[in-house]
Amino acid sequence: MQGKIALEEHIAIAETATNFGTPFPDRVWQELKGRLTDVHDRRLSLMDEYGIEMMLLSLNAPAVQAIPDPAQAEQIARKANDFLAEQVRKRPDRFQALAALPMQDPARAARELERCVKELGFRGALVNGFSQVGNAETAVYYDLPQYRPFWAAVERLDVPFYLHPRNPLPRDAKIYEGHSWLLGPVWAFGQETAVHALRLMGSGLFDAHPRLSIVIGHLGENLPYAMWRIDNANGWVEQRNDYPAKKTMRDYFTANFHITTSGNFNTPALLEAMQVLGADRIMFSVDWPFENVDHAAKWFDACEISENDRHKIGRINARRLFKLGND
Ligand code: GRE
Ligand code: ZN
Repeated sequence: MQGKIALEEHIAIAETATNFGTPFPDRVWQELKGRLTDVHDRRLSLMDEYGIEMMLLSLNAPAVQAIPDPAQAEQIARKANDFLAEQVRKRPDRFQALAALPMQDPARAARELERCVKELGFRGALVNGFSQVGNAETAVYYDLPQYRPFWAAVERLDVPFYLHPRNPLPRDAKIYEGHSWLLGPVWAFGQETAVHALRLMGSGLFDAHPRLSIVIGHLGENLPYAMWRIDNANGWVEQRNDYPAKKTMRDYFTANFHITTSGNFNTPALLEAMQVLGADRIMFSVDWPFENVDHAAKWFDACEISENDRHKIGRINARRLFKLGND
């Protein structure tokens, strides 16, 4: 399919091009670093070759979220966002950007998002899970009350918020001890991100701010498959579903969430997600440079869905959600 739009596509600046969040063997890291720091050469020719009209660019992970000092986090986020804006300016027909945000301080995060949207023309934000705040051992999640003014700003600016994975802190990763192969995209990323998304839903955030749009990758981090059981687990046990939110998790998932195909090029999972969310809330993505453009595109272009759904998932839904113009 020509004209695809891809949404979870990463770049790095010098300060974030470090091999620490999800360590790779040196040879692999050299390749990834090359891919992350290129925008207009290899990336663009792959897009041409595989029918990707546009990428929404974002920073790599965990980047800003792993800088405990709020002022320093803000400084790196601003630098990354200025760099992103510069890349978009060179080819606005092929690249747009999602903002990195210093979530360590909700007020700074709201201010930076407003700058990115209003002054730099960004299409939304992409944040790498919880933030370390004050010290490296503290993980702060965005369902907490101090983030409500931030979410009000996101709703007012009317842009999507992409909740991207990161690994749990070592103190929260004891279950993986001796099994480090389960960290990163194999399992821990999805677990971490799904729980964060459920925390947002259960907190009542979407009752207070019903127009928020959260995007999650990897065909929903296993949530579509889990949604029935989450809402139905032991329905006869009183108080089991005792959360502040007013509705079922499925209600929020189908009203406030969108998912992408990033790194999950698997037709049964896509069909399941389509049954739970419908074809209007699913969007094509690659997850470059951690996944290959040819793997994503060859699978998507040939997978067994209708041409109408392929067009929606490949292009139309992203154009609408990120206000990229009408065809
Ligand atoms: C990602 O951005 O999705 C990612 C990483 C690191 C390793 C694998 C991966 O940031 O998919
Ligand atoms: Zn990614």
